[in-house]
Amino acid sequence: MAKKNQTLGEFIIENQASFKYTSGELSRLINSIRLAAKVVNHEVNKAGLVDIIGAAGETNIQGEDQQKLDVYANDKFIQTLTNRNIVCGIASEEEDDFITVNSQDENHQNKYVVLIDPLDGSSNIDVNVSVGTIFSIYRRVTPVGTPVQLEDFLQKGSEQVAAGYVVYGTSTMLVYTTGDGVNGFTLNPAIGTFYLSHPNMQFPEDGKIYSVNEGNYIHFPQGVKNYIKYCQEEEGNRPYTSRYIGSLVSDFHRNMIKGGIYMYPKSSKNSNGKLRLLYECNPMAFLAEQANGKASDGFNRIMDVEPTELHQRIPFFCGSKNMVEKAEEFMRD
Ligand code: P6P
Repeated sequence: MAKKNQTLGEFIIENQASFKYTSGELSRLINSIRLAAKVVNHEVNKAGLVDIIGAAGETNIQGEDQQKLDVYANDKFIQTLTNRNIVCGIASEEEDDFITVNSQDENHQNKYVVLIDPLDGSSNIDVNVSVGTIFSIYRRVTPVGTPVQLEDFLQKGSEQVAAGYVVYGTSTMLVYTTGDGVNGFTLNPAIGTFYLSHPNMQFPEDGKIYSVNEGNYIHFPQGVKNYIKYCQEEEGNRPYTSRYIGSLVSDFHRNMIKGGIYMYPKSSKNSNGKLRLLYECNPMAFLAEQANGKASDGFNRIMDVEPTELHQRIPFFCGSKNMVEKAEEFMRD
């Protein structure tokens, strides 16, 4: 049972037994993410003070300008995961192809792969708005002892072993699940320790917040337009409040605490929406379902989608169960 003010380290040890794979692996996985989160947090919090702001002059596979902190966060998470010798492969939004970790794991004995969005919402960095890291963890499906393959990464979200995010906001939090509920840990930067501050996080079944970029309204499918108008009507507990930070992790985190729905629909501009299935939607969907919420592409459960490409995009509706189901109703009509 989670105890308030327990440290992340104590929580992992206490819950090791409930993790269905051999002991120690979960700890090393989450501990490597914990270390990287602290290192990235240090840089994010002083971004305004050193020359790390602004584009790194390169673009990633998404064709987006890479912010220097994107590159820094990507390097730190890859370095930490590699050095801890627990994963056989890593995929990242910032890397065109997956990385085979053989520097430490030359016999390919490690059993896990990690997919990360190292710094989501990075366009907010220069304007001092919160950003986040998202991670998704699977066990490999190809034989141990052989190099990791693309199919180890192209697994349905329902196969995830663990998933979570770090939100670098007014405080820095690590929120994750291993399939036994969602727990939130807040960093005490003075001593570099994460403390359990939000045990057993749950989406309220209903909410009054909808998060969508309404600047794309005219490009949305009619069902989305109709749902947005439904949110704005004077009826019952509506109109809802519109809150959109432009950082998935922050909008998701607020909606999980207060109740709400986040939408990134497809549009005439983005035929599959903007968010990536493997390292944004699947981990957030795992968290949502573990927190009594829901995540769909407007019609189907996100975690049932069979991936076909590493960087594929998918429309995303996620949050309070009753709100997602209402949005799906409008999508079906
Ligand atoms: P737009 C950030 O780039 C991101 O992936 C999410 O974190 C965020 O919710 C969304 O894209 C913002 O996209 O098109 O509304 O600026």
